[in-house]
Amino acid sequence: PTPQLDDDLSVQESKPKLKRPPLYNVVLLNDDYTPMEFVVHILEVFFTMNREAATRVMLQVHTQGKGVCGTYTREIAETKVAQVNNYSRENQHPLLCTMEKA
Ligand code: TYC
Repeated sequence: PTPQLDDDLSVQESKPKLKRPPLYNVVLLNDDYTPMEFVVHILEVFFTMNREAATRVMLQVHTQGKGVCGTYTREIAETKVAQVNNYSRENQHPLLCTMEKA
């Protein structure tokens, strides 16, 4: 039998597959009850923002209804969302965190 050569079309040639993973925005939603200082604290602790950046994002959420805290791959975004929602519940605040495709 004839051996298959490398350039035979029936041979699977390995092509470097370097697709970037899909990215997700982690989003905070506004509500009427969560203290502004708590939201700033969340942004500092879970999204490593300094006070100035955290205050800017908090005020954007407060005035526009929502705001992006960061952009991550799916598993990291899911973890951030769960951590923020758990921490808010532990502190009896209704703050909601969610994610959307970037
Ligand atoms: N609207 C809240 C207040 O007036 C503050 C707030 C900001 C709440 C951002 C949630 O994601 C939020 N105390």
